[in-house]
Amino acid sequence: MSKRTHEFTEDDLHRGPAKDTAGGPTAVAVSMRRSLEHMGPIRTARTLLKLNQADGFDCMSCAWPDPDPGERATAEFCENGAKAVAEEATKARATPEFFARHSVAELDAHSEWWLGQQGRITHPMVRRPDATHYEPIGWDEAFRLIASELDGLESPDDATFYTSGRASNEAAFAYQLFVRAFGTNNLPDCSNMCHESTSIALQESIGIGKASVTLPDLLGAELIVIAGQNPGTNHPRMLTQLEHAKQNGATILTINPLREAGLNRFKNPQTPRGVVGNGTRLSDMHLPIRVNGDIALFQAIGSLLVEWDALDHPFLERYTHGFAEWRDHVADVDWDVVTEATGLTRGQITDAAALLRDSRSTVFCWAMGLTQHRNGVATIKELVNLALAQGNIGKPGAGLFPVRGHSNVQGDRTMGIWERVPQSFLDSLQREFGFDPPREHGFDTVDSIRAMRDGKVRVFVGLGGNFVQAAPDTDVTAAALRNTLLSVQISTKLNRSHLVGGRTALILPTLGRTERDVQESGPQAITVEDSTCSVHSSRGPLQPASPHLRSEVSIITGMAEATLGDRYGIDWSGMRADYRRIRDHISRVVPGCESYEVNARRPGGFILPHPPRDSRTFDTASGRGEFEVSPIEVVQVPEGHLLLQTLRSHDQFNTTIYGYSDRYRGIEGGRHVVFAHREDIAALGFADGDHVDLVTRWDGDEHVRCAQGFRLVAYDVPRGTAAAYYPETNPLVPLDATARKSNQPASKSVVVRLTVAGEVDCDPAGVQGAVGGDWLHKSRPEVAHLS
Ligand SMILES: Nc1nc2c(c(=O)[nH]1)N[C@H]1C(S)=C(S)[C@@H](COP(=O)(O)OP(=O)(O)OC[C@H]3O[C@@H](n4cnc5c(=O)[nH]c(N)nc54)[C@H](O)[C@@H]3O)O[C@H]1N2
Ligand SMILES: Nc1nc2c(c(=O)[nH]1)N[C@H]1C(S)=C(S)[C@@H](COP(=O)(O)OP(=O)(O)OC[C@H]3O[C@@H](n4cnc5c(=O)[nH]c(N)nc54)[C@H](O)[C@@H]3O)O[C@H]1N2
Ligand code: SF4
Ligand SMILES: [Mo]
Repeated sequence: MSKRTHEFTEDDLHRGPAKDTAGGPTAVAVSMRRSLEHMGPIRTARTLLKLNQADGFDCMSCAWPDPDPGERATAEFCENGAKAVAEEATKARATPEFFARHSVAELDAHSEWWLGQQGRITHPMVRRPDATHYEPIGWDEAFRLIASELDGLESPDDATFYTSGRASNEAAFAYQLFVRAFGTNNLPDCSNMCHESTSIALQESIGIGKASVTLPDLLGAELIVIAGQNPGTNHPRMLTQLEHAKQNGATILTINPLREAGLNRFKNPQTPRGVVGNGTRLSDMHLPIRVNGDIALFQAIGSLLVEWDALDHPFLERYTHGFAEWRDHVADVDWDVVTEATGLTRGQITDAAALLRDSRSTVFCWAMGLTQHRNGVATIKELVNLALAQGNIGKPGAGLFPVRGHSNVQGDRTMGIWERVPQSFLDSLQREFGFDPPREHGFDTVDSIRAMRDGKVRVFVGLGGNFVQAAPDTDVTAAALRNTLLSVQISTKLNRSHLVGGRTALILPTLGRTERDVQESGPQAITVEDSTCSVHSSRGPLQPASPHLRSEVSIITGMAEATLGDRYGIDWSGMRADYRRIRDHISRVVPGCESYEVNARRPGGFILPHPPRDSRTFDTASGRGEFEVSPIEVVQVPEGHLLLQTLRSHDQFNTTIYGYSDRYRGIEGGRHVVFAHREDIAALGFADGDHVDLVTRWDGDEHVRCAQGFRLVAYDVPRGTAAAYYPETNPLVPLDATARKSNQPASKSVVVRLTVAGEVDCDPAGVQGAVGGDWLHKSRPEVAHLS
């Protein structure tokens, strides 16, 4: 395995036509090439044959569910699952010698891709105050250092404890226990930036923030609506299930500003037809919606369903609340506002509504295209309104399906990683462990950044993730992290967040999912939960990347022992020695997890209870499914500006850049591209291929945000909108531009202006005409019209 040392330059950028089909033999070829490059043949065989098998390990990439054990294929994974495995099980190593050779400043000059290529971190490392380099540190000294910084804080609330959604249930449970025993609910997580709008909307409208479907529901649906999601890249095995659903007679309606290849057509590489034929057409109808137009679309569809009386009246009467208000509201929908907000014609919307009318069971799938907007919560509630109107909750083949991102982001929440966990959960913790946990809500991700920026939070601990790249407003977030006394990152691989730490910065290297986890009592398994509330166990096959690595559970319990001593008599070393002890606690603390050990360790695991799905029971204010009336709000995009959404390429996992090939969109060898409509490009005085910078300004802020060095790509996006990759565009997302109620960064609707590259020095005074004001009309009247 050779470490790549050269960086991609602009000359590497190569553009071809966008594809209209996902999967096929190329997907297999790419999986194999990347696997062999990083892992060699033996590790490739050892890992891929165990991936997503009942006796193997759970894919650490996305949270797509596995079929029942009896129905799994020998190769039950996709191209991007294989890439995730290769990235973790790589033979490359970032050793103490590597850190001695490169100063932090030198490392910081490299791309995120290059940092990842340096391989697995082998030793605990520390960058001491004013040092230029990281140096090795012993585990005990590292724990003592953490304990002494935490101990020196005025209040436990002066520390914040972030979690990325890859942590196991066992690690997550132990972590929240440590943090609450320490005395704070400051437990921000990646979910705050991901499906937080979903969690809030579903909690309020159906009483539980999770999907109301299982895999068989998807397979049995008459209609599948996929809004704001790009499964061909981000949940590739979903395409296999969609193909099966189509074979069972399903119709698919897709709603997306982009005609993503995976939504259109799929060649299943495991079938002969997928290798030599044209594959299967997936989407029967595609709505190329304007960015953030979904709430208008859903209300317009609602008005037609009401007009046609395509409603489930018995369900409405028995199980819902607020229907009449919603009916009157949507009946009044202003079609001029709708067509302008959506960029769709009345005819297109009517055809789509007819699909809902004619379906007896509809599954609604969505992801970041709906959540990452200022009105993300209202948008999702509007989708729930449609589901309630037709009784599509709690019956076979129907339901709400927020498709989760990180493989265990949902499980982490179930285990109590949540800054505003319900009081009942805290009561259970108190009963089990005999201490009174803090009761006030803690800081979420955005509030943690504010608190670090303002010098209130002085210690940052990250259980996985890459905070500085994932969070909005990169410069602000970086300054906030640098403002801390101590930053601790529990990580597998090097990333930018290690280079912008606090006065003292620690990297604690940990085992990944692919690796064997052996503790005092023997080999350990961990458990995880997927998007459909299915919980199962996972066990890695490989020898750890270095003998100095510790498991996440071991690191967390080590920090806890050093910090808390024997406070409250919690048996940290017992939990570390045998994870069954943690699962035993889980069985008594976490609702729905009774007999956890037996159920979760059974092949295929078990499904957590979900009252609306199981019995049409709604734990809401009214005890029924809640309709909510929301105004149609539309982002104001002034002359000369575009509405930018930030999305993922086919060759990354969030901030981890696997490579520079966004194959389905025809982009190779570069990531600094902005997709815009050909006519907008011309109208703004540019040409396809021009070099541009992106600038924006937020709400009277003097500071102008810039992202520099992009190439314009003429692409099939709705007029007035643009798309570019995350995380490169995060410097443009203002910290305060968050969704109402969920405080989730609105990273899919950023108003930007294009400028000639280099024209602007990114100094506030230098930028004329970047849009000012809260473009999402904080103080506007109830129904906002486009200007
Ligand atoms: N390979 C791979 N897999 C992943 C990830 C990864 O980075 N790489 N990330 C994981 C994580 S954490 C997550 S959360 C998921 C993310 O999965 P997705 O949500 O599918 O990812 P995104 O690329 O952010 O964008 C989703 C889609 O939303 C569309 N969209 C943008 N704005 C709008 C809008 O206003 N309305 C509508 N209707 N659509 C819109 C975009 O065109 C895009 O197709 O994937 C998970 N899986
Ligand atoms: N502009 C914009 N910003 C976004 C988004 C967007 O669409 N647009 N999406 C948001 C979303 S949906 C999410 S989920 C967040 C993602 O935010 P994060 O979860 O913080 O980011 P990741 O890139 O997934 O984290 C990658 C790092 O995790 C570490 N890691 C990998 N595996 C393991 C492991 O097994 N254990 C431990 N301890 N560490 C490990 C590695 O060091 C790696 O560098 O970003 C958000 N930010
Ligand atoms: S669909 Fe997601 S969980 Fe399944 S193999 Fe692919 S990346 Fe992994
Ligand atoms: Mo996510």
